[in-house]
Amino acid sequence: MLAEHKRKFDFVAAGINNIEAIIRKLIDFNVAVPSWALGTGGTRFGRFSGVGEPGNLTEKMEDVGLLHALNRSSGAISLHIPWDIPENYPDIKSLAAQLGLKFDAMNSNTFQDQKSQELSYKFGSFQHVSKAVRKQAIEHNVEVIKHGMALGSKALTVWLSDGSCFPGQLNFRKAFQNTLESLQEVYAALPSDWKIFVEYKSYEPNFYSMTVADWGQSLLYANKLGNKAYTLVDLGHHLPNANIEQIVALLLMEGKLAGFHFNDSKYGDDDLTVGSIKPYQLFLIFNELVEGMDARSMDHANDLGWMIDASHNVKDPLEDLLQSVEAMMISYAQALLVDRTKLNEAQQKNDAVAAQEILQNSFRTDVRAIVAEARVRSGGAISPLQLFRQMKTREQLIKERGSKALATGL
Ligand code: LRH
Ligand code: MN
Repeated sequence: MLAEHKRKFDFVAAGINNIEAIIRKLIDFNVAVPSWALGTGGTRFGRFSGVGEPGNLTEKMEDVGLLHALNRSSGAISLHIPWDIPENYPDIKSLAAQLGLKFDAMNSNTFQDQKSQELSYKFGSFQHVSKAVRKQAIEHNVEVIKHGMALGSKALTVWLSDGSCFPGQLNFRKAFQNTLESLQEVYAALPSDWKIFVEYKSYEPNFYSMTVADWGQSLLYANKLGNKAYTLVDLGHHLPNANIEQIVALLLMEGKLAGFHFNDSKYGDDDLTVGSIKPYQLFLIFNELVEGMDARSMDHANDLGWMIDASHNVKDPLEDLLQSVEAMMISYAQALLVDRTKLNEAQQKNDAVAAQEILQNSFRTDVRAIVAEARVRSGGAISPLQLFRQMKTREQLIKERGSKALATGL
């Protein structure tokens, strides 16, 4: 296997003059795994639970640690509160250090009513007509920041399922004002070195409007909040055929791009494996990211939030996440191959043919051996998925956890 890998790597590397720089960037690149996507999710119609799922935060971190051991590119976990409230901080932090994991952005949850909750979010949270409900939602977000500070996280992601189901149900202007005022109170509670990510979403089934519906509305909030506020792009949160790579280019140009929840979708917020439906779009997004980050001399690995947001129904969650990270590494490597000088020349000459040839030459370059080489050099497996199966990992997890263990989350 190693010889076969070397043969493939030497073949593709032969034609690339900045191969070592590309490998360096791939080695430094890490993706945060969502704590809510380590079990099988389900849809509103049904949940077909998996087996050997992590039943608590410790087991979730062990699963992410396993992914990171295999691909050396999953060195962070993003927690969702209250699904993942740590019972013992020192234990969780030492386990994270042992597994080589950082705590990425924390996620609040005012889209469900918790048993212990006094007031309902049925008609929204930050937008709610009742000041008491807004206050309850603000306090929850401040509590999430405290959990994050204790763990060493540096960001809070706010996704609001706030909106309306029927015309006339909501005063859009007042809903925006209430949401902004609520976000301003959360913003005021942010430590100086923290960021707040405002995640937008165009719709959910049953909705007529959402109160943070698109990048424009999210940017409006982020600009009114201040320089610690940014717009988070979840790939599945757009209306059909939205040009996401253009949105990314403009948010990056404005210095207001928080980062991403990577996944893929055919229709709605399907939360499918990254690159499983629209790999060319994923490449075009990474192409804009490399161009835009270099234009601002940003550090690729650390200046944006690289997170996955997925849910699993028919795939093993860990295999699905391994495929998602691989798809991101492949698109990033292909984007790093783009000859930007030649592309700029073609654009200056309005030569659309040459521009497409330059982009698709990179997109059609099989970079899997380069991604594997970066992994091998950082102590990972040549083929993480193959090794995961060869080691009968899921079977082992079932032995340890039993087949009935169910993960909290989606
Ligand atoms: C909303 C969302 C958000 C999370 C949730 C689990 O669709 O993308 O990022 O809070 O999924
Ligand atoms: Mn998301």
